[in-house]
Amino acid sequence: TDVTIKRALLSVSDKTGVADLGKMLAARGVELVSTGGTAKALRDAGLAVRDVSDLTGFPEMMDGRVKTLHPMVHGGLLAVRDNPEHAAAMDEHGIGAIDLVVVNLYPFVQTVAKGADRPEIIENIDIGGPSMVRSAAKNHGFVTILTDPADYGTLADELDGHDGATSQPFRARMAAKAFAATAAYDSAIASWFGFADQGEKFPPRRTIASKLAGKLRYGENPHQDAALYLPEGPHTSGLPQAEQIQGKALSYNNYNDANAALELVAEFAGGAPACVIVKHANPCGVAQADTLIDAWQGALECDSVSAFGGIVAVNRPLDAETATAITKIFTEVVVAPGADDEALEIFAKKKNLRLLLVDGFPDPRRVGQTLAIIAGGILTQDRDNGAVIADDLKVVTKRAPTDQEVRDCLFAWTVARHTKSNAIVYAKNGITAGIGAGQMNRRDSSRIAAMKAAEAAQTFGWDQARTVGSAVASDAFFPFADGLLSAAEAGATAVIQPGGSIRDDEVIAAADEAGLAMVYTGMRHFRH
Ligand code: 93A
Repeated sequence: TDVTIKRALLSVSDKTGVADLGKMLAARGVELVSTGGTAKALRDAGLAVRDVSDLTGFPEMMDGRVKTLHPMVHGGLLAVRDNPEHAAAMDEHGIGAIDLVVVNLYPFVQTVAKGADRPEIIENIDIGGPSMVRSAAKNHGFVTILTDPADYGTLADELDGHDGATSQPFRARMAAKAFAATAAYDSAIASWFGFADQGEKFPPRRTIASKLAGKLRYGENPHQDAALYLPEGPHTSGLPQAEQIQGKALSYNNYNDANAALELVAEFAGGAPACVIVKHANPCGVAQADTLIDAWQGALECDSVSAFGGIVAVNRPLDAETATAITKIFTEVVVAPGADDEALEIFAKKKNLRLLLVDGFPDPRRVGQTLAIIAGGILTQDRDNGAVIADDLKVVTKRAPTDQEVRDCLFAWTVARHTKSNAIVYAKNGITAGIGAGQMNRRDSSRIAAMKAAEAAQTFGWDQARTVGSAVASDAFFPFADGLLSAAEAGATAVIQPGGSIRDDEVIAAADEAGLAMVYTGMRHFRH
């Protein structure tokens, strides 16, 4: 059963193509009825339009919240035309049939995505639009519903082929599309509420739908598109807020690695001069010393091979001496809370080096969430902002650590929590002696860290590796004594770890046997 289109109601937020559609319909003698903005767009195109308020006898009111929610509209859409009772009701109330509805909805998703506040988001929940869509789609036996501007041309073809009418299969097809559109629309609203109404905890505007800052050249690899988004809310200190003094724009990997460096060096903000060198989001050397140049040198010595092409972050404004030392090796990015004029001049000679000046450090203890997208879902969790101080440490061995060992334990622990699991970090006198990262078992991380320390000793001509007399941190408990024993073998004298293994007794016994001092933090820091 073909239905000739005599009257159309157009109400669209996205006005794309609506003028041409109006012209096509008008040329076929279709009467156009429309809501405020759409009516204006059609009139501007020189078309005769009847306002929906004229049809309903009510003005569009309450900021447009009530425009088309009226029996004159919904009666005209829902009436089953070959049902005598429905026809009688139309007659009695002067309701005219509407044959075609063209609607696209308030841009809810786009409003969330642009970072609008809650009232604006709520205002963009369309009520009248979906109601008309559903009425028309339900009554597709008589009414044609279009929800996608891409179908305007399809409608023109349909009318051409059916002498100004639409066929039942066409209307059914468009109805299916219409229900899919309102379903997707409502699901977007539902998920926004689900997030937003858990309060500050998982706000999607800060996580999923934040402001697009810009596209990046590419992602982790050149065949991947990538972009940077900015969170909503008050000013934060981070790389996107930093002033880039020189060098090419930061790449995806630069952001990721430089952030790892920044977040780690932020642990030492306000403390003695500190330097962090990062590769592939893992620290390859960290040191804290009396001067920045010494901190740089200490960090470099931990793993001078990996430091090549690394990302450097410091907690103090850069001076000439440190700038000179840093520019001696190939460095991708340097992040600092400032640089003096001399240092700036020295960096300026390395055109490709990206120098970023931050106006502060992110608070390592700040509350926030992390996001990981998995096949079929999104994982979110609180960020790991747990802290351990000297008073929290529980000595579990016969020997208690010396003050220096406690300091080295805490330093190594801080670095370990910023290192991918399994993480083993040796440190001595505020310098990482060896870092083992991202291995599938703890013993391997332990061995790798010791191996790097041995290599450093060779490179720099020391008589022994810095692991000798060091403290060793493990981001999670030692499941067996072997990891701990390999640390003892490397010369570590103190151990910091969460504890909590079912074999803790064995591990403690092994530590006692080797004369180690061991402390438990009671908190682990997996980082995957
Ligand atoms: O606020 S509403 O939910 N109340 C309504 O009665 C209503 N009728 C249509 N929004 C309503 N609309 C929507 O207005 C349409 O879905 C469309 O997105 C928009 C078109 O408004 P205008 O023609 O004034 O630009």
